[in-house]
Amino acid sequence: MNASLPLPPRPATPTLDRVQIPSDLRNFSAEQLRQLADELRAETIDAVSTTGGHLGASLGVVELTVALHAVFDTPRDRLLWDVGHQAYPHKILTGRRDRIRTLRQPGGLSGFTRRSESEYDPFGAAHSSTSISAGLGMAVAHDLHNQSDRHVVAVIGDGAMSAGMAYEAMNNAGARKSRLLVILNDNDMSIAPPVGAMSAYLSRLMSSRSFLNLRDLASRMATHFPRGIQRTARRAEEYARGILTGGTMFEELGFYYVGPIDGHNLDHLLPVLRNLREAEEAGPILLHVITKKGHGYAPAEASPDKYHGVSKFNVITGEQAKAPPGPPQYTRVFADALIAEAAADDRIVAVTAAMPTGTGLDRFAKCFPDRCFDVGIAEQHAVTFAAGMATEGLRPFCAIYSTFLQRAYDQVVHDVAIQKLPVRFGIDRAGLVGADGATHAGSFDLAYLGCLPGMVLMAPSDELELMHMVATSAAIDDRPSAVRYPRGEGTGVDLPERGTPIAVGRGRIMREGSTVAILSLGTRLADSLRAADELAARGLSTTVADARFAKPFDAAMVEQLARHHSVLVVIEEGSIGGFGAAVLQHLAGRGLLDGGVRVRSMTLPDRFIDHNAPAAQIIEAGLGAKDIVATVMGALGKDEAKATLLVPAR
Ligand SMILES: Cc1ncc(C[n+]2csc(CCOP(=O)(O)OP(=O)(O)O)c2C)c(N)n1
Repeated sequence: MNASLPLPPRPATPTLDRVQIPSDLRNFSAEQLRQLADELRAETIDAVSTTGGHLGASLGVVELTVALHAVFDTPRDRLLWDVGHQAYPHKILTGRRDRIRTLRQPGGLSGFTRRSESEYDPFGAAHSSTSISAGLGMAVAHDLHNQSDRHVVAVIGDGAMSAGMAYEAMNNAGARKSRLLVILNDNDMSIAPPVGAMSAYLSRLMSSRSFLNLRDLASRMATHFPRGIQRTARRAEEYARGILTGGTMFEELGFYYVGPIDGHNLDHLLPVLRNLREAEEAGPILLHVITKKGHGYAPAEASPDKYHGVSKFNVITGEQAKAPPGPPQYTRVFADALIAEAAADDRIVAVTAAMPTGTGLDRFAKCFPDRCFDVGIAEQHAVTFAAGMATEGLRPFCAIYSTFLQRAYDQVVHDVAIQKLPVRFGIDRAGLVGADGATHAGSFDLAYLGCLPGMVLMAPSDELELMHMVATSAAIDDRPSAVRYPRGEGTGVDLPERGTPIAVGRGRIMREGSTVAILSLGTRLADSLRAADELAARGLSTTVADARFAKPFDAAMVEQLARHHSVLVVIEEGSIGGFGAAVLQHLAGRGLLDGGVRVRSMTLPDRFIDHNAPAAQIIEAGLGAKDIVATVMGALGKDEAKATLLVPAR
């Protein structure tokens, strides 16, 4: 960032200063609410400029946030934000303004909605497309509790609306009479431009219906929600309306469709929301609201993709802080390795679920536009779609973050693994992920993939290994395979043009010793080598092995390590039940735990780890070099729980 530019003064916020919680704004005039929205936007920009985070989505819902809290009786009425990444203005208005500059910082506010953070967050989120299901559940609970005066409002983006779960929920809601208001926040953007027929449908819907103007609004709302009108008359009116306007897909699903309306215009939002609140007839309603991602901040409006998630930035110029130049990110190495494979093999195709930039597949798409498929936020479909392509001889690589692949687990098991289809998984963000926190951590893939018969599961210890593993995956054509690699940059090793396949199921010895063995999977290798230096300084000769494969792992190597050392530590950046568990099970089965070697498995702890700096998360998880040393010393009965490092870092 250009340090010479003066930072702008904090914006003056006299109206916002009067709002601690939403009830403070409920008696504001329309003019005051407009002023409040302007100040809320300025406050959001200023706060995110110091913390980084999801800016564009939050700026797009400022007026909607004000209007919803003005009209509905939150927190008694339930307000759900799908994904939760657009909830910063909501946090500011709901008692968290004093902590808004701790957003995503260690110990600070979460970047998403979170039940434990506030009673105004009735449902935690971060993965998309859950709001309608959860909202319907709440609405049904209100029915059963005879609380028909309570409202549930779910705000869901057009990107999130591309996921199957949203349709499952609408299918259920449309057949019920529960009071549920779904607000479709249509900004014609996902992280990247939205894809698919649904997106095209919403555009058509938009263009076929002009924005309702104020007069139309008043008259339409009057006809749509007549008090005391006979049900039959109402049905006739709906029927006529359907014929006149062609109806909408949402109406076919049993929702009462209203819109589209301008989501930045409080003069429209407020009366419509009030009318919907007062609607006497039960049943789900869909309000279609048109917004602009980044609204009100020119740099974010100009590049909605670059301002979806931002690092710290200069408010005046919009310039984002850049990381100092360093080794390439794993994501980029994965993409380049895949491009190199695809250049040599035109059967290779790539699939992303709405994350072309996050997975690096935007680079792949530039080289092979016809062989790259963005399927929208639809991980389940992505996996089965890839499986279908594999049956016809294509070589699909499905690039999905570890945390989002959780959603497609049955597809991985049922559609891929059982049929032994050679779908390749590029699993980015494996392990701890920093500021996005527990919802985005890739903690479980080693456990949930390592138990699948036939799966080949690899974890590179550096970016060169990643290249080799991508090449290995490309060459495995008789079963599924997966490479899991972390967020962030590699180690800076030299990289060839193209990776070379490695022997499946073979690990490698990185350093030979005789007393202690450390078996590392993935990028814990660097700390394992550091720990070995430390142990050597304590007179303990240490072997370090890089497992490379979690499945099938190198059983011969593991047995050797167990037979010829006093202590064997197995370390991975994954949950319990993963690689270490498999190694222990294997050794127990061979009778190698019956005496002799003392085996210790180091995994992520059995709890969720909050957002923090990545290095701090590793320490918190107890997976650093010091922890390895302490674990070894503990196994030898020389308690050194707080091992201090003697050897300077390499
Ligand atoms: C299951 C899942 N897959 C992928 C993501 C990553 N992701 C976060 S926000 C987002 C785009 C959401 O678009 P939209 O719902 O239109 O909201 P907007 O950001 O445009 O307001 C994606 C793909 C996610 N959160 N959850």
